[in-house]
Amino acid sequence: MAVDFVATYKILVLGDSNVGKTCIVHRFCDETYYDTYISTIGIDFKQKIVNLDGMPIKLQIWDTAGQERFRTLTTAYYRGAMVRILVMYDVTNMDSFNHLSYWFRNVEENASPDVVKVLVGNKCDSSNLRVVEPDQGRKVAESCDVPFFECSCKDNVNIDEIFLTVARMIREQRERRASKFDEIERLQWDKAHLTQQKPQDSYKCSC
Ligand SMILES: Nc1nc2c(ncn2[C@@H]2O[C@H](COP(=O)(O)OP(=O)(O)OP(=O)(O)O)[C@@H](O)[C@H]2O)c(=O)[nH]1
Ligand SMILES: [Mg+2]
Repeated sequence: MAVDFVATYKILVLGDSNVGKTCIVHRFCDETYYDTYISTIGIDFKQKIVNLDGMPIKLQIWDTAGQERFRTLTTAYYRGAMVRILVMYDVTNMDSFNHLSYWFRNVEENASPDVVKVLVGNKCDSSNLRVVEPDQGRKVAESCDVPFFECSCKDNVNIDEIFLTVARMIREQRERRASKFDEIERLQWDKAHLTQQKPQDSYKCSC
């Protein structure tokens, strides 16, 4: 049977309601964009196979509801699980930017400590409505030590770049973990085999 991808990476999109989480998933996976707003109920996912430096990788993108009444449900999806997080705000909505501290704190409290994260400011096409400057987003990203992008689902700006960056970060983390695991395995093998070996008879002179 032909293998059409070598790994599946799960990415969860978080952020306030109306920031464009559903739109980024549709733009990336289906290359479509809708102006109409239908608030997400609960959680949903779409997937796409990308070519990551010659390797076919399946990206499974989880679209969460931003509405508060779904917070318990959506938090359950990243509690302790091996997901990666895209935190999104809307550059035309100051509240969505101010709530980033809530989202990062929630991730810190619930996801694994070394979870891969990225910060995204959406709707950068709306320059006349902009209230959050790129520098403000960059500062938050620096303080959380995560990559930062501004994007537009509407004009298809930076969408592929965001997901490819996250995919690369996931791959690098996996490689680091694998080499750490190899090292631990090697040390365990050494320990097991060296302790199995009988101590050499003390050297006896044949003369
Ligand atoms: N100008 C502009 N509008 C956008 C962009 N992306 C999304 N929108 C609009 O923002 C609104 C909300 O988008 P959604 O993707 O449904 O928002 P959401 O974050 O999924 O919201 P919830 O499901 O309620 O959490 C819609 O009317 C979109 O058309 C963008 O890049 N530019
Ligand atoms: Mg939605």
